[in-house]
Amino acid sequence: MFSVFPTARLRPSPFYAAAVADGMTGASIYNRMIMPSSYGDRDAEYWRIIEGVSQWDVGVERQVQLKGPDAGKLAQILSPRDLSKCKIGQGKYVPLCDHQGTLINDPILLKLADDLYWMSIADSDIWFWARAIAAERGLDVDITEPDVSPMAIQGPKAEDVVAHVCGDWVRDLKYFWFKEVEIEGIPVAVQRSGWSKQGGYEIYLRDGTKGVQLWNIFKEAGQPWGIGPGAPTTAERTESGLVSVGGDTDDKTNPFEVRLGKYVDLDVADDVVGILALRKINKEGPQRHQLGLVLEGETPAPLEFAWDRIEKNGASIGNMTNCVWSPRMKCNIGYALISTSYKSGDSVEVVRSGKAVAAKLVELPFL
Ligand code: THG
Repeated sequence: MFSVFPTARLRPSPFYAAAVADGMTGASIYNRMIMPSSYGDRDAEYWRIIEGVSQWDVGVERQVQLKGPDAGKLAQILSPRDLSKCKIGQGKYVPLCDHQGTLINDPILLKLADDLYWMSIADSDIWFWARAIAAERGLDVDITEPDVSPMAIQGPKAEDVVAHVCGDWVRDLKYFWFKEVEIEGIPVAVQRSGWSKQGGYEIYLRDGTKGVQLWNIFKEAGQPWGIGPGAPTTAERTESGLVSVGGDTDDKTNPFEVRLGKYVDLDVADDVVGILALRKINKEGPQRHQLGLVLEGETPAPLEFAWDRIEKNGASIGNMTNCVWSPRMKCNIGYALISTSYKSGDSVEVVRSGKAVAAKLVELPFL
């Protein structure tokens, strides 16, 4: 039996006690917090997301709040996606790049007011970065980590559950749009979003003392639809083609290489961090691209964390950045970050634990 000991540095989320009470059996670390990753039956958890409704503690998706007269200016300086048309109540998926154009995070940006934004971040320390850039550019903006913790309700039945709790207005929310409301007196923002392609919402809790109460409201309301606990799932997100920045990317990966070029607007102002490098990369053409891999063999892949080498005729041509058994495709699938000389349809070999496994390159998403 393995235990994790929460500390001031390794924080639990406000939902942690509820996750433990619901039988959490495994967790990982994300943004220096504990993220529940399983409740003991990964197969059941997978099918619950595909066919039903699943409840996730994703409090690790921390918010970096930008507040003040230059909040909007800073948001735009930090991201090469054009934010000029972003409305209050709207969220946008935005790559963040460094000065070389390397992808460092991929938050959802939420615009709460003209002078108030949240970046709902993936796993890297963006408040350091945002404070440094704001100070260097002389901007008038306060950068903090507010008491805000997302809980996700995901799956084809999520809409019914969230409508039952919040009202039918949630059915009209467009993707990444949100509304600030109260649920039984608990302040939240309700957004149509979540790290799966099965549909759903995220409930951003705005009072960390109410986590267990909010968890239980959805747990009880969801009973008629068979709600149960779950977590972001490698199998579903891989089938669906979602990118995990930091997992599928390294310290040289730019957005064009991992299919995020459509979120880069090359015409943003020259003061946007990384845009000069991104224009150059775009002009010269990226060296690598991300494709799917379908591996031969019918044994579910062991969990392996290395970026396994991809070879063609013995020469190294790229890496397999993740690999997982697909319950719907009934084979092992993964992502290749591979030289652009190789295309969908090509046969390659992946070196796993010293053994070459035959694989085929395909377009993403798989499903
Ligand atoms: N929810 C919240 N915060 C987050 C995540 C989340 N922060 C970290 C991480 N996830 C950020 N990464 C992603 C990646 C993809 C998507 C959302 C967050 C996503 N993408 C859709 C797609 O790729 O099809 C739609 C993107 C679009 O076209 O706008 O949903 O999950 N709160």
